[in-house]
Amino acid sequence: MSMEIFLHNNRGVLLAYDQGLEHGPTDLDEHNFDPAFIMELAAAGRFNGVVFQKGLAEKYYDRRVPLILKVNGKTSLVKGEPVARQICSVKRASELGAKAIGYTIYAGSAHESIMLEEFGRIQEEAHNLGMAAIAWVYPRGEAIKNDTAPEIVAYAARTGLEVGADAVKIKYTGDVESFKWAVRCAGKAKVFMSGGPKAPTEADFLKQVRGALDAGAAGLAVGRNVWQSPDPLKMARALHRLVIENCSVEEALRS
Ligand code: FBP
Repeated sequence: MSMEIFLHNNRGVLLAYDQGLEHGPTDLDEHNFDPAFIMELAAAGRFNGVVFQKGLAEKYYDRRVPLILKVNGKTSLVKGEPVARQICSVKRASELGAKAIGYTIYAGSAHESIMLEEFGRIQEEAHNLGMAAIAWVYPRGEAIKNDTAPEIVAYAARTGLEVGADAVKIKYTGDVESFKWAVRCAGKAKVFMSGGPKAPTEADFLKQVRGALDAGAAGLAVGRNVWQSPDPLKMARALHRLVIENCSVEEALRS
């Protein structure tokens, strides 16, 4: 299924906002706690997609930006081997206007088989309804010692391709050369870099994104580095320049 709707010049910047569930309100401040603020930011910042859980989509999504509905999720309150099960049907995602479903697979978890099985079914249902399927593949659990080690990230990328994801969201390895291998392992599945916690400076973050793009990534799905920024719209403009217009970090910073 095509990711076309989320791409411009074959690139995309997706605004992720499921952290309220995944991490809890510790990630949020007096501005970004409000999903309406994020919906405005997604539109004004010219994002190519916005990621919501069902509850936020039902109450705040206004269809100005293509929606990716996260259909599984978990809180950070439960410890141990991670598992995130389906909490929204694909049919409901479609009714809410989603153009893709998002699903996290914790590869390496003792419970990975549950998520692999669920994703397999969900991917088929999404494709039957004309939606793309995007896999967040996060190696995690007792068996995973370093989730950004090049061979682990490449394994995550390949897992996405193997299970039928149209796009796979993976962490950056830290350097262009090793990330290139991960992108190659993803084959025809588009690679989106995962944003991660807020970087010390904007330049630090933009350099990571530039590295991922130079390695062949289609773009990124980012949350905290945008909406925790003191000027989220400025960060959005910089990302648009860097990713969609393919300019340098220095040029992007001048946006
Ligand atoms: P961030 O840019 O804020 O890291 O968002 C990307 C994302 O994949 C979210 O969709 C998700 O909530 C979060 O990261 C998962 O974070 P963690 O790696 O801590 O589980």
